[in-house]
Amino acid sequence: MSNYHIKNLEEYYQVYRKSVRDPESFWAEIAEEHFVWRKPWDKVLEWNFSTPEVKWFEGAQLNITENCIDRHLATKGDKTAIIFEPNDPSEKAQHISYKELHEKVCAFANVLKDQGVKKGDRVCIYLPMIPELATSILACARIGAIHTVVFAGFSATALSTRINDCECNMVITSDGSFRGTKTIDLKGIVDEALESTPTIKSVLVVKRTKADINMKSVRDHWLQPLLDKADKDCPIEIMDAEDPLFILYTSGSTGKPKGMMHTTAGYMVYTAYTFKNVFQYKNGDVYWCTADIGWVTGHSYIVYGPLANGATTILFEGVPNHPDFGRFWDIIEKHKVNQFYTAPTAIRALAKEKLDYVENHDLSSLKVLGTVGEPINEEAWHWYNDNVGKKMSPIVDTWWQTETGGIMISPIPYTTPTIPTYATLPLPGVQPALMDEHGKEIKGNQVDGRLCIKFPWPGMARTIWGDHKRYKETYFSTYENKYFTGDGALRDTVGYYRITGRVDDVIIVSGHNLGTAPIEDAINEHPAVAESAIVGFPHDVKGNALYGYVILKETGESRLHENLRKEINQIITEHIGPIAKLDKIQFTVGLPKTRSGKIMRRILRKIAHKETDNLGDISTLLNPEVVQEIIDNAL
Ligand code: 7RM
Repeated sequence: MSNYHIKNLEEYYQVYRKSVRDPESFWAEIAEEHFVWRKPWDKVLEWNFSTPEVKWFEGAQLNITENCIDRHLATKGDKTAIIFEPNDPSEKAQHISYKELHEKVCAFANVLKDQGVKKGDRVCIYLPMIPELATSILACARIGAIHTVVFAGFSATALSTRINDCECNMVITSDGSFRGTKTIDLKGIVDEALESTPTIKSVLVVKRTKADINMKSVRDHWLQPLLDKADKDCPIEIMDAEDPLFILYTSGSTGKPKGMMHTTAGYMVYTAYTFKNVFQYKNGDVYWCTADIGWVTGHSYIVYGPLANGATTILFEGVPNHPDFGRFWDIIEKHKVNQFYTAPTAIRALAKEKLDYVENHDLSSLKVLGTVGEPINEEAWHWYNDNVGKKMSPIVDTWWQTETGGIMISPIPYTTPTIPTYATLPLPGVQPALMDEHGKEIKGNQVDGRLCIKFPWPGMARTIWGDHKRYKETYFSTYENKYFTGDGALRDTVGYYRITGRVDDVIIVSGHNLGTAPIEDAINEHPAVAESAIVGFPHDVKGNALYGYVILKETGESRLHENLRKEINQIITEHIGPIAKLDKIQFTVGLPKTRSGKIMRRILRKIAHKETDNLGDISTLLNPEVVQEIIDNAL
């Protein structure tokens, strides 16, 4: 039996029990056997959830790129590490071997050094899904710089907020990006963002679209000529286990985005371990995760987890519907993909199209199908199982978060019997707890509550960059001595978990977490808007879509409303990005409020869901009369 690679249910239970009985030796054995260390640890785990402070493998030294690249060179130098599949299917796919990846990452790391980047510096990466996105991340990790990737669909304002929050001194971007039939002027967005980012000293620009862009002298440099001159070998920076590896921003229910900080050793061990087990990756397999590296799923399961296992991982630049809705299936057939990992929103979008798109492709290479990002509804699960997996590939419904670093609750394929909509069992090392509203743990099965984790795991974020107090308040203060996830869940009779969704003001739209507060703040910037409130409502493709209730300063003529709707969405696009646009905007004279002035979102949510029969007690509201008015004008 090996802790590292679980092969059947009996082994799972044995390994799981061991991981709870003796977490330290459980993780130490995995860490020792499967990774390269420059110095062993003094202590496996140090933790305290009230400060909170968590340290894994303290005293150990390593470099994650040595583990993801160098150590594979002897046996897998010519093996493909990354397959780059371009947006345009007529452009040739690139196969980057581990040896080539080593050279590319080393050259890039040397360029960063030449530009003055040092260990601990923050480097912002704002790139489309091209190989340089992976190599820039790894180049940072090689020299100990902290990468902060900003999804290239975010706006200039969102980009500058993130750059300023962690005080980056460099941005790595491209002239533009290809998405389906569109090209996006990324460099223009960066230029705009950098008007208000005093810490940025230099910008490296990858040539991708060949768009005619503005290069600011001294500050901006084309990457390729620098790479051409750079040495293709670069020694690793020796990192302490708890040195920061990256910062990744995620929306909170209130306030500005939270810069989740992940550290080196624990994150590496955790992503590698979970990748191996959840996808049952075997040497020679081709693995594909469709996420963007701008999200945590891409960090952990396109880059670090697969590469730490010496896997072949696909990096896809394009979108599911270009040149047509068969693109995913085309790529699976072309590269003989064995493990495919995508989001419920993508499945729902593709399920709406003709079945021919799927059926015209040979998908027989598939062995494992994964989903992540939001609860998967039964219909989508069955469509995926029947048409993509042909009932032969187990579906792993993987629950986890930016904060958790890696997958926490998931079936192990060919081991855990699956049930649609259930993420099933915690992975070894993960100790979930369900809590009631009085802060008590709910024991037993067939219960539901708020999902917490009661023991540290190596992949957890260690802090919110620059705001440890907020980290403590957000995750460790709701329930004593427990990490609170913000999700609700139920546990069935056999101990399977089903995640029911967020219990806070985060709305998941197309798998992207959106906090309501920042969107409301953006809307309120419109000169005609007095106040606003956002809720989610069910959407057949996106899972949830956004419904905005907006109070105007002056009740204008309704013929102007269409224009206002456009302007409001425009402001949201500028402040956050197009993913946060509202599907419905209802203008109203008031919002239901409690006596302490809090907006009663529960009521607004019910109205948006068209569930107005039972609104509960509204008599305690400050302004109960406004409720009927809102119902009468609901969209
Ligand atoms: C990986 C990722 C985290 C939130 C999380 C949940 C929701 C994610 C599932 C899921 C039900 C799943 N990171 N979520 N996976 N809900 N079933 N399998 O998505 O930080 O962007 O989002 O996503 O609400 O708290 S994330």
